[in-house]
Amino acid sequence: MHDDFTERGMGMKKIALFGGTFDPIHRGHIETALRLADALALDSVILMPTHVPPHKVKESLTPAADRLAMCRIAAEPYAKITVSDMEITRGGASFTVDTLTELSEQYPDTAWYLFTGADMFCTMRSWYRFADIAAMATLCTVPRDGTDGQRLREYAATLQQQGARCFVADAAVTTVSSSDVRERLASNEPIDGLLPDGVEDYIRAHGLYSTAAAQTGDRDEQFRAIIRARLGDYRYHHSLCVADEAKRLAKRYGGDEKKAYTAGLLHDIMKDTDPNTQLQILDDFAILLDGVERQVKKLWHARVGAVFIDKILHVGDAEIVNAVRYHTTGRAGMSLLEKIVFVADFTSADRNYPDVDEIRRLSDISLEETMEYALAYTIHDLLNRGQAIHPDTLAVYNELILAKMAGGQTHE
Ligand code: DGI
Ligand code: FE
Ligand code: FE
Repeated sequence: MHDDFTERGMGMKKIALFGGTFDPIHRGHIETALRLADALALDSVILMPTHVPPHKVKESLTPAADRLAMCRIAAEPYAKITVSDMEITRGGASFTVDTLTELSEQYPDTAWYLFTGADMFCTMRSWYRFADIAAMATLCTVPRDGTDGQRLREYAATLQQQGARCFVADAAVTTVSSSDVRERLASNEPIDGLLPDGVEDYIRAHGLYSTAAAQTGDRDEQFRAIIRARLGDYRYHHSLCVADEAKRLAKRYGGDEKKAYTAGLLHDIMKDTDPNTQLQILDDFAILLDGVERQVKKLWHARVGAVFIDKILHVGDAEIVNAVRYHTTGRAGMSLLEKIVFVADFTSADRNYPDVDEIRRLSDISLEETMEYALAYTIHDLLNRGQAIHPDTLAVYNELILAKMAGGQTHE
């Protein structure tokens, strides 16, 4: 049922666009891509992970950068399967017609094929600028199981009556669904054979698709593996040092040593993540930055880290989430855990800035004195460099000074 292009010249390449959330990419996707490439003698299939708008987000929302990375791992063994970050980089909602237009500019002299899953295929006619899509690409699908081939061919026939070129593959591929994969991962069920090589390892190493219910074993050990995968050597070492230091401070000041250690491990989890990816994650979870945060990229990792450990790693502890969220700026009314992580970030064993000995000495005497010193140090530094000071930083500084003044007055 494939209408050949009459205009297709000898030198023309044949490329299929295969869009999807790929959350996560599974063997069914790869088989489909290979099947299409084979059936249509394609030169390549481009996997295009889509940007997922926040209102479409259900229980799972895997950062776009991770969905992209998994696609790249899955495609790696296959010369004909490539991966594009065009829609993810573009952000917002992408229309297929725009993606096809941009691809046509990138790859001129190409006969385009647009692959969609069976369900999407049957909604084609209502897609934005369907006529333009149909003019640009052959519309392709693969039956989901043995029963829907007929339905797809009938729908394809109606599209062809409107001038579209269509192709319905004649055999179903193995049915795998991403939601099934997510559920299995979330409940620690085996996912044997459902994922392309390397994807499961990536998922486990990066802490994706876990749920609070499915958590077993030594969480700190898992968190160490996750930050190892997400951070460079320097930042990983720093995080281990902050965790140890936070635990020490918790012991010294009567805090929860275990929570302090975990919060220390996770506090900089997003520090080495590309700023655009960080913005995407904030966007995914509909988090708005305030005026200073918008301008100062260095503040983002605390907000992104907090939402990531909350919504994706499911640390399941609001105190730890807040300790990560406020570890850079501080805030008025900080909890003991928040103060411990804030201070540990200054006094950890890896730090070697000029005042580190003084601040370590203070950290054995008073958490508040240490906070005041650290904040004054940061504020001085920001003033010297002509940087904006976050209102939360001023708020906690003032709170400490005012408390000291009030304390002083009551003794007079
Ligand atoms: O992530 P770390 O390097 O371990 O430490 P951090 O999370 O405290 O980040 C420190 C950086 O953030 C440092 O370069 C100073 C900057 N920073 C902290 N508070 C403010 C700030 N930058 C601005 N502009 N305003 C702040 O209030
Ligand atoms: Fe930090
Ligand atoms: Fe840090």
